[in-house]
Amino acid sequence: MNRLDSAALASLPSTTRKPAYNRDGTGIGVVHLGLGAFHRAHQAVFFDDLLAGSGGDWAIAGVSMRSRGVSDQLAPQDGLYTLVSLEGDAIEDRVIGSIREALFLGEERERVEALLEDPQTRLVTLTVTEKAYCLVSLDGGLDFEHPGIVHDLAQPEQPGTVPGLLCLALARRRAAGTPPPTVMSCDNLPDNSTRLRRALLDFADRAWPGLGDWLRAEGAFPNTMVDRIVPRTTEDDRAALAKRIGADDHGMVKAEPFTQWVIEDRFCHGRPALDSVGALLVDDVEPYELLKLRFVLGSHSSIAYLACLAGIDYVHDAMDTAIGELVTQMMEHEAQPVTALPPGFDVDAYRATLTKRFSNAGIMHLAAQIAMDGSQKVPIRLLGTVRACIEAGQSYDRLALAVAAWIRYASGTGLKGESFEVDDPMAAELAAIGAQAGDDDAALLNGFLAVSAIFPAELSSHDGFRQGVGQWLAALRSDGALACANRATVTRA
Ligand code: CS2
Repeated sequence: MNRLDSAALASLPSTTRKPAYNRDGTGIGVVHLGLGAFHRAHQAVFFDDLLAGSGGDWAIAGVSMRSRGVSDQLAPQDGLYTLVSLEGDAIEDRVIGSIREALFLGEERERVEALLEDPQTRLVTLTVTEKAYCLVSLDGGLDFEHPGIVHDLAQPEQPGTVPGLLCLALARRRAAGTPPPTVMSCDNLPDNSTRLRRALLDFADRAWPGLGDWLRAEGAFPNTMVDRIVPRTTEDDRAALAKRIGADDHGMVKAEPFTQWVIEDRFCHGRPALDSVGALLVDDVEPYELLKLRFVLGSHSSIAYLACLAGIDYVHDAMDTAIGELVTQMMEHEAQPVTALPPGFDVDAYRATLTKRFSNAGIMHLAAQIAMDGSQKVPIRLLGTVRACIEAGQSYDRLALAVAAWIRYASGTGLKGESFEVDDPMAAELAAIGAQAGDDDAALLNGFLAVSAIFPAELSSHDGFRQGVGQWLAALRSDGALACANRATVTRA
């Protein structure tokens, strides 16, 4: 079977949507760092719509920072790949054409740097996860002891980190009299681009005299909120697609139909009309960020850990149990009262849409995929809402159960003594706490709460929080995840 590429487009079935514009007539205006599935199912699709709707030089050069896997998938396909949108039994196959180059920094550095320095590059977007910002903590500045930062400060012309790479390109643009591009994070973080800006300015002030002040004066770092559920693609997905379209696509991605992109309207070197293709350009992204973090991601992580403890593989199956009712109530009775909403926002409709999204059996979203990196996710998805509830004097019992479920999961040992393959930067440290605690749930709780990188003193020293999470840890052991979820909904509605 032929590989998907430009030549194969004409022979694809009429039911397969194809790029509705002449790709050769569009120039690269965007460099994206972090060419993962989410970017290909989200930002790249908005730009595909933009190129189809109004043309312009807004094609994308995508850069993989850590491995050549995605560039190997896309480069032989002329950057083309299929977005498979799934809802229940409905399937839509759409070939996306907005990515013109797929590069791997490790082997194509020269090309990557040339693109970053090119005046035609007016926007740099990123989905690299918070770890790549090399921050001391979520609210801290650049970690000058980070091995990659130490290297890049010593060899600023040979950077391997995101701050190092972007500062090198920005320094060369400044020296050449080229305006800086708008730098836009699309990571799941509050104030995502503001945090990235902090990392870049800290690096620039140390490595490139004058660059930091130039960026403060000339640069733009718009915060964003991005939302689309993009489950990991399987070999079966790829085989089924090949059968439908008659071409072999190594770079396909699958996603739900829902998509949302909220962008702070702040650009310094050209402004793509993304609002013409459904993105929201607003003055203040924060209300949308909080909605995403507390409603979407807080629910997602709660489902993930309770489902893993209950031995349920998929999110939609968990939604058919008391776990579904738990997160529905958690949104309404714990997140909503403490979350400032965007003006005129229909939060009831939003909650209903979310319940439907989580229940979408078509996407086969694995709870284990969401469960990864909990040490990075739990603080911003669950603990932030807990702190807001405490400040408001409001109960947060369902959230406490979710935190207890994460602790049990991250300990590495389930409720029946089963082992979990915990994929987390702190997995070893957390598993050691779990091993040390054994069956002593109080010791397990104390061990986890002592990890200050996850639990701030405000929570680890809060008696009500300790007691609430501790009681659920004991109940999880004695009664199991589903019984606890049921109890958290019945008596606390
Ligand atoms: C998920 C997110 O894997 C995860 O952590 O919760 O990827 C989530 O599906 C997206 O952010 C939804 O926009």
